[in-house]
Amino acid sequence: AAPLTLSAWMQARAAHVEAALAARLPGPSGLAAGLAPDRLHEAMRYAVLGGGKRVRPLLVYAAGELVGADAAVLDGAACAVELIHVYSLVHDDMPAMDNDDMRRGRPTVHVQYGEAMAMLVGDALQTLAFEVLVAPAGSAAQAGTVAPASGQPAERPLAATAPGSVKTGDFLPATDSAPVPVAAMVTALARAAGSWGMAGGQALDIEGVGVRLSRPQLEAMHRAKTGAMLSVSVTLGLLAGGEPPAALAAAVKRYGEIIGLAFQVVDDILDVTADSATLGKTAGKDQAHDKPTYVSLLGLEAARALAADLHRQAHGSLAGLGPEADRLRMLADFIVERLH
Ligand code: GRG
Repeated sequence: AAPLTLSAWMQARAAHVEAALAARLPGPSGLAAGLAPDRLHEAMRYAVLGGGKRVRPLLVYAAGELVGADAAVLDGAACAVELIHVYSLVHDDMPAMDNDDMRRGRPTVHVQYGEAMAMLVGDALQTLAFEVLVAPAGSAAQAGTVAPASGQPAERPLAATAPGSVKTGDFLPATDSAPVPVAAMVTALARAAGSWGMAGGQALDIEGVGVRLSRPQLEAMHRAKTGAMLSVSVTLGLLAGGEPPAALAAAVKRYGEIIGLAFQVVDDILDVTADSATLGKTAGKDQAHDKPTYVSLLGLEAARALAADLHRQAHGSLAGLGPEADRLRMLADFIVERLH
């Protein structure tokens, strides 16, 4: 078959992860009312499906395809990062945090389903993320089919797995691929989402309202809040191919950190330059809330120059890699070129 162009690759992977997410999210149980949390599951599907750029899953695929990772392992990792991301958006939109009514061009989850349900949607998406990271396709959506931990070493690849019989901690049936470091992947995702990553960054963000942050403080906040999840997406893709060679791991780690920061700088710029329809949310909200941003700290032109510099640095970090890294290069372009 003819090779995919890069933008066709993006479209194909975005459609693919949409289907993978749909397959992993619980659906209607068919049980009588009160016997299954059908409304929670409906709200989870509402939150996740049919929107978003899927940047984090695309980073998983781009890094994983660089090292020839197993497709099913990549699907699990791609779904996991998106589920964590969506959980963060659902909670971030709630009245106690950003109090947004619109997200991805639709009413936010708490507007549609109520605040209590929105909290639970976030909670359940977060735990589902870890389940899909370690479980073969389809199993997570089926209530009651997940077996307890098998006690087998996490690094051991599975020779074959019967559909629906999940052995947590094992990995997928790729016959002759490298062992997948499952424990390292779980740890990396937990750290990126937790108090030293996204949740901690959000705490710094909340505490920064009305405070004039220094540039290092702003950067530390953004590296944690937004950067950690983008960066771990690349890391998970790489790990899905087995333990990577040190030089490759270092190059890709640097790339992940740079695009993580670039993403936030671009987001801050778009917050003042794009209209609400483009953003699918209320433009200018961070400014209105007196939240520290790159634009408020540096000014618009310097923020644009910083985004361009980070774009160059992202490409520089991949300089030693060949055309197989073009998908990562294109995603760096995509993140920054949202500005144009
Ligand atoms: C509630 C624990 C917790 C954390 C929230 C990521 C985050 C932390 C909040 C999101 C708020 C926000 C608008 C942050 C700025 C950058 C960002 C993550 C934008 C949204 O991500 P996109 O542009 O969204 O990838 P889509 O909809 O395309 O997935």
